[in-house]
Amino acid sequence: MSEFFKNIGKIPYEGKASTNPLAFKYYNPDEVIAGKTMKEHLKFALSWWHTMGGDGTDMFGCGTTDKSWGETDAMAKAKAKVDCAFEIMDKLSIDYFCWHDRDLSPEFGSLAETNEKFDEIVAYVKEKMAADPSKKLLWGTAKCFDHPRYMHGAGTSPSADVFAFAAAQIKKALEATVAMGGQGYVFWGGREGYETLLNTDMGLELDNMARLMKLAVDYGRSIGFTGDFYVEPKPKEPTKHQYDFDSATVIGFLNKYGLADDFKLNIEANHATLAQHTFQHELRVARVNGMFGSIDANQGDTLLGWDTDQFPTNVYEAALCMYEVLKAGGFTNGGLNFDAKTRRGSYTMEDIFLSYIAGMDTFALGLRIADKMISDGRLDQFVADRYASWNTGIGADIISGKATLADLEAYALEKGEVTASLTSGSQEKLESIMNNIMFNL
Ligand code: XUL
Ligand code: CO
Repeated sequence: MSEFFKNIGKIPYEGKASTNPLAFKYYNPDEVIAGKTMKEHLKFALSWWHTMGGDGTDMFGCGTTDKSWGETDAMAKAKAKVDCAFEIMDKLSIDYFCWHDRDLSPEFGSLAETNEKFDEIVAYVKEKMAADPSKKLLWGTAKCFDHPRYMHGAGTSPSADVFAFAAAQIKKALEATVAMGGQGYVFWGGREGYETLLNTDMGLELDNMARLMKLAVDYGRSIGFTGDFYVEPKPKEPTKHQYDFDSATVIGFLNKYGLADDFKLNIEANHATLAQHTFQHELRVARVNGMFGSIDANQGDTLLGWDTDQFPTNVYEAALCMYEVLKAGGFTNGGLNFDAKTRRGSYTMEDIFLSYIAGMDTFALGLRIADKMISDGRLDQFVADRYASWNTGIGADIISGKATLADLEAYALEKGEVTASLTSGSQEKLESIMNNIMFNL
């Protein structure tokens, strides 16, 4: 088996003074922070679709990078992708990977033939995993959106035939997830949405989406899948209105259809931007509802209204993200999948490594800062003090359910006015504390 990146060795940690572009400056896998190694905290994953398949194609032009990995035959190429992915993960010290079924192995003439070829690649991945047990599947998913049959959706297609086809594809993807010991299975609502209500039975589409998820849960559990199912919220793109709009919408959906015990959320930074939320908001909504699961780590461009899937380099955002992750108790089955692609102009093979290093160092910095945000204590203390009125007196009576509406009226009448009991929200002071923590690392 040939080495694909002969000029790139294992990426070392050299510390913040290093100027070596092919070294980590902040990600030191075995360094212990808040009782766990950085590797345990961050659980980085390679995304098969962008890294092994994304060649820079956009709607204005063909690819700028050759991702055929030296092969022309589809199966030889699929195997070369496996070899190459394991080399990249090894050199970058990345332990996890994520795939769509069709990233591993493409569609052939019939579903039976596609499945047969898929099984061959799954077996090949398993061989590589057996040879290096540090490599694990974070999550799998089925690509129920790129083939023309899914033009009107998969689980929400008006066609029962298409629904059945998607179900068959998901069954197979679940089997592969279990075969690889994966601890996650993602539903990202590819084309599960609509362009116009003039042609759409919204109620039926939503019910059907839930039916598909329920079928997947029942089957997954029956074949020994013990991990988490995830929904990955996204408000738009490709459809104008995606059903899984944001964390809050998805949580409402999962609760309505009795799916909340089996599902958690996979939050993507760029999808939060598209929903006009901050990344931290989406994570916080998931966390306070006990639905935080996993993360697609990337970033968008606030000047662009589409999903740019850039490698994350914004340290401030990464710090606020890792603050939510630490407050949620860290990842259990989830992790940080780089759903990110090198820019079209960053077309060299070396750019793949430089981009992952940038993303991993950004999240390493985020973790270091988030840990300091908590150990420093000033931010949490401020919030605790701000809500102190709920710990005693009338606040405690409201929380315990003791106070009635009439009691509250009597209390308010006696007080006459309460504006004087308020204190400043001190946003600027807190933002300055945040800067102080960030630049005192
Ligand atoms: C698309 C997206 C997907 C999911 C997996 O916007 O984020 O790649 O992460 O289907
Ligand atoms: Co994603």
